[in-house]
Amino acid sequence: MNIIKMGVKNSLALVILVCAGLWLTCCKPAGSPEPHGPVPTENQMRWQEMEFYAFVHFSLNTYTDQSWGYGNEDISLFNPEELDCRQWARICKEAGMKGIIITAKHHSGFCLWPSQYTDYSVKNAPWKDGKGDVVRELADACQEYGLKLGIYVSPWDRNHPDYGNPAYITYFRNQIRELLTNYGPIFEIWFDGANGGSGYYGGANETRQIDRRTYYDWQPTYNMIRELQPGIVIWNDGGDRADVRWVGTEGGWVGETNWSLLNATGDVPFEMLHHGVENGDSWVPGEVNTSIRPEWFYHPSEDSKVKTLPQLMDTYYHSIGRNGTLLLNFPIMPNGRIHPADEKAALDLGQAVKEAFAVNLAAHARAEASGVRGNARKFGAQKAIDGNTESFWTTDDSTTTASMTLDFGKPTRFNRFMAREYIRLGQRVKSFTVEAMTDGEWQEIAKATTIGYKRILRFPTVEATKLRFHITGAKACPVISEIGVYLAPQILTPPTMIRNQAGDVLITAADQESEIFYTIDGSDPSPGSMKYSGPIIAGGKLEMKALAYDPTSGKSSAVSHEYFDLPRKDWIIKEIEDEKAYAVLDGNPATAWHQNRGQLPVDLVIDLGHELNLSGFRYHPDKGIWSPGIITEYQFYVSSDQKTWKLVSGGEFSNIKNNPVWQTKRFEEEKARYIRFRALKNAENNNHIGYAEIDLITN
Ligand code: FUL
Repeated sequence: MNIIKMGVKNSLALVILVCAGLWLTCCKPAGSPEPHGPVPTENQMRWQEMEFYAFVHFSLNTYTDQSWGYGNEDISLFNPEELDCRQWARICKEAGMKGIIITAKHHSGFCLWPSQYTDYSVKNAPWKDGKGDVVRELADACQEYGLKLGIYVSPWDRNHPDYGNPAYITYFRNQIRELLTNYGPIFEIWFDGANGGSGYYGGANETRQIDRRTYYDWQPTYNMIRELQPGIVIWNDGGDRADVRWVGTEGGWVGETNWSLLNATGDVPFEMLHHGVENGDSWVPGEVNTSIRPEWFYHPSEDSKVKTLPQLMDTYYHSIGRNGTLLLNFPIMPNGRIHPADEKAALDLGQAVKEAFAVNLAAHARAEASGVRGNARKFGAQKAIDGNTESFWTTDDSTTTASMTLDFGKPTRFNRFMAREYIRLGQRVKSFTVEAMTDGEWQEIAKATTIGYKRILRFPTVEATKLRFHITGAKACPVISEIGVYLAPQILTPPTMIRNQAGDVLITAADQESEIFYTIDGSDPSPGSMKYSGPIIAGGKLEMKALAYDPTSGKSSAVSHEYFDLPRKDWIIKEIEDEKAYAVLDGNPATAWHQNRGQLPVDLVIDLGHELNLSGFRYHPDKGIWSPGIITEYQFYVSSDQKTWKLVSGGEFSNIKNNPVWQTKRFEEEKARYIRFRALKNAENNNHIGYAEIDLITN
């Protein structure tokens, strides 16, 4: 059976190679420029055109709240009773993604498919009585939803007894062969270079170092992969150069200057991962991998940390908008499903992208170029607005600067510019500007460096009759397959409101161009309410509501609603020298202060400046990812003289780790000038204590 499959695949490989060769000679119009420098393979082209696809992280770690399993986790934990790969596929499809890469084996060595080469797999789990196969279910779901399947298989295996020895490489290749033989076409294989040394390793419980450059002996593995899956691209950040490169961060961005080139040999420092290498000798484009939450695997404590739409839109513009692809991760929950908050975030992102690029205003403009190669009907400016990515505007070989003007025929509003190079002939453009004709004058509205497969620029909305795209530098004559001009609607999420220590209220909308309307009497705001134009200076308590409004579309965001107690301008933090401690009074839950006094309990003592009638307090923990020092058990004291203290509240903040939001505690009314907030215990069981905000409830 396998031999037949391999035969079929070999012939397929041959057909693809021949087609690719034929294409360069027969499909590109006669008289086209010659390719400049390295160019993508057909596989890299197909992969790049996918643009947006998903990662799913799912393993035994999902059940142990770990980021990396050690390799000895109990298989009986794996029992995703509601596993639904069709739900994953539906969400990805609806969000506009083109494929899903699954962690078939993460560093713990646990296999989501019943590998015949290890016992550490689903075949020994209670799930489906050991008859289950997550990779199979996902392959079927992807097929049903028209998505491509990709495989993450970790080279580092903390379970396998042979890890670190040559015998492991045979095991690893056997597993790759299983995965690339039994689940249909695989578009990408992902070899994570992470290796922390220590592991279970079949009971050895030791640290094993490997030489990352030689241990895995990648070339024979690459050959096998290409033979089994002729259409695949290989991702590898830990070994020999592959088809796709890591961009050097998991933060969700690639450099603004982003060449799809690297050198085939030599070290690749982070700068090169971020930006590529302008004169690199190989085509190795960047893939931006990031998670929809802080971590890769599911942790209930992150349910309230799912990225917001404005954050995800930034990620979109900083990846796909910068000549990269976007690999966005969903951590799967222990029940086997994607969390509803992650689903909503992904669908909102998909919808916002669709709306932003729904109408290409360039399509009906008149296009003229400063220079055109030979026959204008073949290579003229209109080829860059014909909606066909296989045709292009290009110039004489001797030209490396050129411009193209779009005449909209009437004043037209826009705030996005998109350009694509015809990368089959190489990546060429080094710098360009975008200008708008307003009141009869050209005005520069954006400036950038590389383009590559796709570059998108954001700028404040302008109204102009004409737009000029000016290529100010290129490695060889520019070859532009498409440009686009769009009026993206504003992202309308409820504005954030904070009251600083002085008592001023600051309101911020996600889109700087949104208008903000607010009320201070508890009524619902509308575009007829007070318009926000800067910090609101107010004394006393306040109930505020606000919305963001886009006057062009007439649409508003949902309403944000805040109660602010008395201003805290007279408050002084006692017994602490660190000025940064005032972050706990700045009104902004995104800024935090931490103290580590060596031993718990630790206190935060505040002088309120004068006596107040207190009936409660509020604590906002740090929402940061690393060691947030969330207080879980506390005591709250008050005093009139900072000598005699009265305990007025104490106990736990229930579920605060999983839901790190404002915690409110009320107590019998007390007159006091000083407060002492005592931390008895934190969520991590150490002595590190963090605070984002402290506030009081007064009568
Ligand atoms: C990293 C791994 O160590 C993480 O656990 C995750 O799988 C991420 C995609 O790659 O290097």
